[in-house]
Amino acid sequence: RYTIPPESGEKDWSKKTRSELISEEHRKVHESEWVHNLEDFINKELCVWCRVARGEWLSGKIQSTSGDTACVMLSSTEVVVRVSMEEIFPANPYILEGVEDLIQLSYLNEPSLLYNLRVRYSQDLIYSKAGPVLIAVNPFKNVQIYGNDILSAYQNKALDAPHVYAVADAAYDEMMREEKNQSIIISGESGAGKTETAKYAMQYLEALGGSSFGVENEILKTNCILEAFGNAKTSKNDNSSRFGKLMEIHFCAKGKICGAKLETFSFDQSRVVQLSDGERSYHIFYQLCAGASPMLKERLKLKAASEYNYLNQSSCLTIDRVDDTQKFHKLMEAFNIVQIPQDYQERAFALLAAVLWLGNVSFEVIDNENHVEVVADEAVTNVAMSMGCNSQELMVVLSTCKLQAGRDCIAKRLTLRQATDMRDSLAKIIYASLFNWLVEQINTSLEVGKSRTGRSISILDIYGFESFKKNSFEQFCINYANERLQQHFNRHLFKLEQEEYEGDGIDWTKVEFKDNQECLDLIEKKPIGLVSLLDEESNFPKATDTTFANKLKQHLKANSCFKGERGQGFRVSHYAGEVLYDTNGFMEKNRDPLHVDLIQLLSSCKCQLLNSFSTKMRHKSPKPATLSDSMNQSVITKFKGQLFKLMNKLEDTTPHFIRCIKPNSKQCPGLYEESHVLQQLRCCGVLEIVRISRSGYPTRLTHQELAVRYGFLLLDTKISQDPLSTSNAILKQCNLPPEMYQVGYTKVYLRTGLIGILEDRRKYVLRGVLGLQKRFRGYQS
Ligand code: AD9
Ligand code: MG
Repeated sequence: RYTIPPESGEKDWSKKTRSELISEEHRKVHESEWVHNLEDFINKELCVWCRVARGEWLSGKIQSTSGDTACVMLSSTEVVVRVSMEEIFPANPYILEGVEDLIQLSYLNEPSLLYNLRVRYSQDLIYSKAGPVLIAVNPFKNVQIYGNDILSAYQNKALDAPHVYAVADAAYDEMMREEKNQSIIISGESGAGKTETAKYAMQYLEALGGSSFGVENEILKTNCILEAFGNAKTSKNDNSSRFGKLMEIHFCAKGKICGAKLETFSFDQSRVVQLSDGERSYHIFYQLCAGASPMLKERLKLKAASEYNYLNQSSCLTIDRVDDTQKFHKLMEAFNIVQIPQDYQERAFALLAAVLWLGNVSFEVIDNENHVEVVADEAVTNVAMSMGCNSQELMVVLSTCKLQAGRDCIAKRLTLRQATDMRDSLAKIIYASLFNWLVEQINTSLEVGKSRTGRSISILDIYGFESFKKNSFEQFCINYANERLQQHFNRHLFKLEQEEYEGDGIDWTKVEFKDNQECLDLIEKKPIGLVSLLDEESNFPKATDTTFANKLKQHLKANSCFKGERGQGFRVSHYAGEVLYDTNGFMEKNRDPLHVDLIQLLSSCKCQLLNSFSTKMRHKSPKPATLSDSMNQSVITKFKGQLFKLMNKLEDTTPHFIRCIKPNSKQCPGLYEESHVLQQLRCCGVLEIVRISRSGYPTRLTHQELAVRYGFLLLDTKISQDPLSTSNAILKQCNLPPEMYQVGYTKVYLRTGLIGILEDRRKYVLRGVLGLQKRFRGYQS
């Protein structure tokens, strides 16, 4: 179905198209309650879905019913089983198998949605629609549905099957037509395919908006850089994004790309120094160790990845089917395309080497109080060399801290724990600053036109919802961001739509949906939400992760999304499932102490990049800091601020939603785990979206708009000054079936397809008028 139709293919009118057959079927089978047609299902031996002992859904035929159970003969084995009526749902007729849009299904129930997606998935039709939302089921293999030919077919409107290209195309058309900023919002759990989907959307827009500026070639290449520095292997995804990303592509009046802007959110720094078993740090470290030329290796004193403590603390150094050397060469190409000068590339690599060697810096305990000094070995020498600082100074900074005593400044030795934290802090600061610097470089290179045109498409790809065995501060931030995004999704697809119908006074039966406001309240509410309590506790010098956990239990127990656990744990019922968090480390990560000694060290380095990082940090933290001093704003508060800014920005755009689904947790092709898929469909309310879309009115025009475009169809006598009466008259005159539209106080609401009928009528009349004019001119001459 992704094959491109022949260009001049004449339609064979004697054959009914699949969609015509489907709508015929629709007329025959109306969705109705079981009570009305259960008899039909028995008498006509129609198929049903049933579930025995909460297992998989199986197809079968009802033989008989008694009370609230039924005997069903299973299609696969012909065995008859007794099933509770609650576990039986009508199946759709064969003609509806694998429909493109779930709203075409006659029976909307979970097993039917699951089956339809499964049928499509088994034919590599990974995209489907749920009304306005595109559903993308991750194939975990290369599927031949991308590339120039398919792309041009969507561009020329020769293909309209559900596809990420179709979404990008619709966003582009709407942007050009309405001169309004658009957004493509991609969501789904970790490993569901968001980043890949975002790249295909960018590829399409680049092809569509190609220009002489050449920026369009750069946009895709930036992904290679960002993924190397911002993605890592986790247990959920071999290429998991550890940062959120919004790529805003700007177009000129002619529809060509004139610039782009990249914005990134909350970068997971702790991965640089700490890994769970089976996971990797950021790809770039392994790529550099594997792919650097012998000369570069010699200059940076680089060793194999297995030699570095930050990398070898987890047993995983390679990823199946990924060649780090080749990836490194691709990265170098991308660096050149984005025009990062050679000497800056080298400086960036030197800083990566500094981070790696920092992990190997060790300490020796020198007294009974666990105070330490740095072991003067190759690790510390190599860090100093790569950073361009004095190794003695580095050793002092890593093992002491300066304290102000009156007017004097005294140096105090650090304990082993404090010194290790100081070392890890330095590694994280360098890496995070390097990442931010790269984003700046990319932006400088992308902002060719610099002008904001009011014509833009923003593609949002953030880290997906995560639930591991052990979940910490990072998972909390990631899942909080996903809650906010889910609310945006709900607002647009459920709330706003239904509020508009009700506000404009049209008949509408409300569809209930799973609101996540309570969970957001739990996190954000002031003064006793999770964020406020975390900040409050972080300000107490004596507070620990355990006192924080107790505080949560004390204040949040009334919220139904919260559950306290023994010890340091707590549970949150997120929209996508329950997550058990461990407060261990929350305090420290939220305070993110920025030591003044480290900033001073960075400013004394010969490396220009480090100097510029330290200037920025000084700017952020003007007052002198000691070991317990933190930056003015906590990490979580800054994160919350970023999220609000992002949401405000998205609110100003017309959203296009793509929901990625992960068909199995093994990252395997061809494996469709029903319960896993169902959980994802449920948490984003696919069933409800389909219900709303089917009974909803996707096209709406103000009475004024309708009158301007179609008013000329009316006979003079029916034209009125009042736009509402004109609307009514137009709709009546066109003989449109009344169940296909509703007239509100300010707008008319049209069901799917009706605008096409109106447009056809308009064209027909216009053609007639033009024909008459031509003939009239011919007569005159
Ligand atoms: V995370 O939240 O960043 O952890 P994502 O971004 O949702 O996650 P990603 O796009 O990285 O997931 O996809 C995971 C893997 O699935 C990719 O590395 C591919 O191997 C695979 N994938 C995803 N989409 C496609 C596709 N359209 N075609 C082929 C795909 N493979
Ligand atoms: Mg991703």
